[in-house]
Amino acid sequence: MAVGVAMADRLRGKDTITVTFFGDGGANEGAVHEAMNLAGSKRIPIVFIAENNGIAISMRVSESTAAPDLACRAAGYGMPGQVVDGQDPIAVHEATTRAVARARAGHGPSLIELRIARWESHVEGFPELRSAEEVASARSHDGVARLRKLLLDGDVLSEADVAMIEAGCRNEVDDAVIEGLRDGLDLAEPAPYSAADAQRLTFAP
Ligand SMILES: Cc1ncc(C[n+]2csc(CCOP(=O)(O)OP(=O)(O)O)c2C)c(N)n1
Repeated sequence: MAVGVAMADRLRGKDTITVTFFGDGGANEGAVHEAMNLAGSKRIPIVFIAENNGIAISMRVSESTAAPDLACRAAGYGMPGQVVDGQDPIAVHEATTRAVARARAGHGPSLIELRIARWESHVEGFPELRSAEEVASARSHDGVARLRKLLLDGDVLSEADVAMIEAGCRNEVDDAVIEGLRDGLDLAEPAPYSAADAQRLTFAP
């Protein structure tokens, strides 16, 4: 779909760069390979972002693929591929800026594999298949906390600025929950998420 959108934008003469995200499980779908091949051959201005958290529902990447990483697949489609620490906001910014510049210059797509950690099971209510140690280790890697520290240490933001941004984010999550409960869910049924659940799942402790 993303490659189709990018091709349509090009036909309409729009100066857009499409960015598409998929997991390590999604990366193994046949359609993803076809899309990347098409994008490479037509030099489509698109950035493929594979969010590799090491596990697709319950299947480990080590079980689903023999290659050492997902980024190396890019070579087969004639585009650059790079593994990036997805919890390092500066590294993510640098890699995506490069990929967007490449697309803008007419050189076509890029594949960026972000190594990230999964904090919860695949979906709420699905049994957690990893050990408590593995989950604790995943939760200790938090890109948001890392960026907060970087900005505070560099005197880019004050504690008051951070508190204001975080309050704004919490309000946004609360508003989204309220809207979801109002528009989409049968209130006779027990709500699957409370605002507190949403906060817990969204923010670092
Ligand atoms: C086209 C398609 N095939 C299969 C599925 C069933 N499915 C839902 S999630 C999933 C695995 C997703 O794994 P990943 O992309 O790594 O996401 P994560 O488990 O990290 O959330 C699959 C196969 C689907 N939703 N769509």
